[in-house]
Amino acid sequence: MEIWIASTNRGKVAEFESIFEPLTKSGWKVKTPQDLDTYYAPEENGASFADNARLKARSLRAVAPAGVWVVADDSGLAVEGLNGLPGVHSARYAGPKASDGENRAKLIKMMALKPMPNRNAAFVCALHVFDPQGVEHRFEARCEGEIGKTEAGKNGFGYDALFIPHHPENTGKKTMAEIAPELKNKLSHRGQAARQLLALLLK
Ligand code: ITT
Repeated sequence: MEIWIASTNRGKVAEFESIFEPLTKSGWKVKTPQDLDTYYAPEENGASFADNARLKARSLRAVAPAGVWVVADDSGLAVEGLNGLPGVHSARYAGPKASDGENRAKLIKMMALKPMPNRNAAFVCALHVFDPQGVEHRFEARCEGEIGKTEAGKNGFGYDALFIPHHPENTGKKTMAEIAPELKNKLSHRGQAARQLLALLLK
């Protein structure tokens, strides 16, 4: 059996590959749009993470081989002191082609504009899945935490160097980019959502 991940974000794909290891160990193949000539990422103009995940899943479902599973991830960071921003705009916060570094710099700047910003935040991950029969499944998970004042750590991607997860195992108040990738997958929004899907796939 194959599962196709509708993402061009290498950081996300690496995390899925690690979380899906129980599948590959039992003979599944994990594929991405790079295995096709024809995948076009859709415009992500949905109002919610779930809407955007559905757009991406449908776009890949249209061009992937028949009889496979397809999963799309839409995710981002919702900061309380910024009324939930960058939210669904997380990938493009500093502009349409912004790099991860530019997005983090904008987040630091926006937090600094407020005298005593509420630094509580959550990473959110919505997964939209097509099973081989074309039946749709949805999963969503959050990882609560806070925004650090400065960047720390080199692991992960995106906003990881600014996000401190609130979790009993994160004893040193480290950012997502400082903790081991295995711990990130254990407590992250994506790890939690992907394990809900994994339970369905291993049924
Ligand atoms: P695909 O749509 O191709 O999957 P993308 O990077 O555009 O790639 P999204 O539209 O879902 O994906 O945007 C998610 C953004 O939110 C991503 O670019 C990061 O900046 C941020 N993000 C999501 N999950 C994250 C994580 O685990 N760690 C750090 N930042 C994350």
